[in-house]
Amino acid sequence: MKTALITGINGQDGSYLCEHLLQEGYKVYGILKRNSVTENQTFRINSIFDEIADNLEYADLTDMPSLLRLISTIKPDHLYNLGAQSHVQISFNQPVYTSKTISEGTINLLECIKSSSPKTKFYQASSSEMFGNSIEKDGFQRESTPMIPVSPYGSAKLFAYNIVRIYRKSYKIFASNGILFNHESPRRGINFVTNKIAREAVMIKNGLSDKLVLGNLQAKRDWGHAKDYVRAMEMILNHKEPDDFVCATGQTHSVQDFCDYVFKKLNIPMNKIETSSKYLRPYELEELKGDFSKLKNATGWKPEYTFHEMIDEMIEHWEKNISK
Ligand code: NAP
Ligand code: F7E
Repeated sequence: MKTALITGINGQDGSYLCEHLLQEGYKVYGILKRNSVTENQTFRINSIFDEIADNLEYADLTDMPSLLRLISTIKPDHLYNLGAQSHVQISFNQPVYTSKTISEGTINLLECIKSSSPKTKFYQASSSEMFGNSIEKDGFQRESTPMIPVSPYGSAKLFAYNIVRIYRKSYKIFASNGILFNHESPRRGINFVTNKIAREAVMIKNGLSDKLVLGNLQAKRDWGHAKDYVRAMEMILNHKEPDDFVCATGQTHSVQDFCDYVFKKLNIPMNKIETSSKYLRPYELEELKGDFSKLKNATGWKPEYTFHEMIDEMIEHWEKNISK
């Protein structure tokens, strides 16, 4: 039985990846970060909790001995590094912590592999945020597009991306970067724009809120479904050689487009949407559209969910939970 260790197992992607790997027959271990309030920390992995409860361990990406203890004993076949302070706007407020979890955290894991489990294959959750406002002439970002980040988060992810490449070349570690564009689901944190819109709109529909307050409505993102993207993560580690791959849908929509679809579907007037400078970023990434042909050619991966199917699932989730 193959073993996998996931950092960030209780996050959006970690929870879907864990379910996917269990279905594929892996024994899955997970790292939980110590939070003062533990209630609800594992709600995203409730449905599989009993299967993995014995394999959940406290550790922290910024605490090297905690990682070494686990990696040297488990010696996992696959290590997926999904843990991070992952909110871009918050990274402007907490740049040092963001950088520590992402940059230092990634080096810590690679050092553990190097010293105590050199056969472990390593997946790094790299991000389209690393591109900043670089766009190719054809409107896409791909693996060869210059990476010029515009946020502390993007900058920390770029450091981690490079350190993965350096350890791959220097020490022959099987270490790959998945350069994932935005991916969403009902399990997305509610302070990310998609789930904020879906949840707030259902609240308005049910008379529980008056308005939705957002920042930049013109920003464009390439939004896919997290379930599709965790399949790609496993495919990347099962590819014959370590490499770096863009994972995206190849389509882009604005925040305004997202709102239009949700509000029209729920029959809510658009004047319920307001904007506030509170949600504007000091430096904005304007537009993302990813070319995933390298990943498709190497592994056969392609997204299964459409943009609208993904949003429908998010709305249905909130309709069920909010009416309860
Ligand atoms: P998420 O829901 O925010 O999950 C982040 C996870 O990291 C949580 O489980 C969190 O634990 C954990 N974590 C935070 N700080 C930690 C620390 N110091 N030590 C150990 N664990 C820590 O993020 P996601 O959407 O699943 O994304 C997964 C990864 O992909 C992240 O690295 C993110 O930056 C990256 N990424 C995401 C996207 C996207 O669109 N979703 C796109 C590209 C890349 P607690 O919840 O207990 O704090
Ligand atoms: O913002 C605009 C905001 O916070 C999307 C993370 O998973 O994807 C994610 O980062 C856009 C931005 O995601 C609000 O200005 C408008 O242009 O949902 P978001 P993100 O910043 O793109 C990348 C790939 C990651 O790697 C990250 O980990 O929406 N926007 N109004 C707003 N955004 C938020 N959060 N809240 C608003 O009210």
